[in-house]
Amino acid sequence: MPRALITGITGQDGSYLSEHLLAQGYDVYGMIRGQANPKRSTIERTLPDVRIVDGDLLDQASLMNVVQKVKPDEVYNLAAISFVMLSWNQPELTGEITGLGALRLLEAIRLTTGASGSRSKSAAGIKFYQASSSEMFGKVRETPQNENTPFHPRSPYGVAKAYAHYITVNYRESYNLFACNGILFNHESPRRGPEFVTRKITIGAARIKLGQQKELLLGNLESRRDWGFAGDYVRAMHLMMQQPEPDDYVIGTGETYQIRECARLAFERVGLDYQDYVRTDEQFMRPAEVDLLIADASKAREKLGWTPKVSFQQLIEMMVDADLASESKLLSTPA
Ligand code: NDP
Ligand code: GDR
Repeated sequence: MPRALITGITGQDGSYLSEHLLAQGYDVYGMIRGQANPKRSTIERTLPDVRIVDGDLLDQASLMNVVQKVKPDEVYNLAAISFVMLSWNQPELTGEITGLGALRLLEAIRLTTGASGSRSKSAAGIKFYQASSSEMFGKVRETPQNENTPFHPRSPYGVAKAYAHYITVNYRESYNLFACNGILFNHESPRRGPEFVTRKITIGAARIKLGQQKELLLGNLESRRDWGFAGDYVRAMHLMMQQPEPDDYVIGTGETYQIRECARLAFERVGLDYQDYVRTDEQFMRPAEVDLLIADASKAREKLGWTPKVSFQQLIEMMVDADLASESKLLSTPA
């Protein structure tokens, strides 16, 4: 039975990826940080077949221990400070976790497998997936963006991801490690953190519909994103790791929408006009914005046979419906 180690198991992608790998017959180990992480019990309840191991991307020894204990065939590094806005407030921590965290995990794999600096020696046996991001394209140099588009990150997060991306390429080239970067564009789901704009909008629309909230404060409504469904994107992660050669792949839908279009669709789903409820507020504007992202995922389509199944409209409707159901349940539960 193949064995996978997932960092970031408590995040959106960690949950979808572990479900996908369990369904493929994998033994799945999920890494959790902290002595009293409140999400531990959630994972134990929602993903009872995932084996939990303790480790932190800030702590090299803990990663060595995890890799030695689990002896994984495949490592998926999904852990990060992933909220772009937060990365301006905590740039150093973002660099440490989102950037150097990938290096620490690569080192844990290299040292465990005994790979040396010689190219002839391969860090055999353990494959590595790095969660790279379309944020690395930042102030885009071409449209749409593919694997050869130069990076111009616009946030400490994007800069940290660019480091993690290049160190993954470097370990592939230096140690013959089977290491892949999935350059994923925004992907969402009902499990998306409420700090990200799609979920903030779908929760807001649901609460306003139920009379629990009067307005929704957002930042820049003009920026454009290529949004897909997280459940589709974790399939691509796994497919990359099954190829004969390690490589980097752009994953996205090839469609782009403004934030205001997301709001329009979400409010329409509950029978309201977003213009009556959405206000802009300076506090949600970023020091530097990524104005436009749109993926050219033709390489993934051709080499991995990957295509997304859920459209943008279906995604937003799925998220609104889920939020409406959970907010209604909260309302009907006696205090
Ligand atoms: P989430 O923010 O939902 O999850 C992040 C995970 O990282 C959490 O499980 C968190 O654990 C963990 N983590 C944070 N710091 C540490 C640390 N020091 N040591 C160990 N674990 C840590 O992200 P997503 O699931 O949305 O994304 C997964 C990955 O993909 C991230 O790296 C993200 O940057 C990247 N990405 C995401 C995209 C998207 O649109 N979702 C697009 C492109 C890339 P805890 O619960 O303890 O905080
Ligand atoms: P992003 O996602 O920064 O693209 O990073 P986010 O949903 O936070 O922002 C998308 C766009 O929406 C605009 N925006 C707002 N954003 C938030 N969070 N809150 C608001 O109120 C708001 N109003 C407008 C933003 O300015 C931005 O233009 C996500 C993360 O998952 C990263 O980890 C991942 O790497 C990238 O997607 C690809």
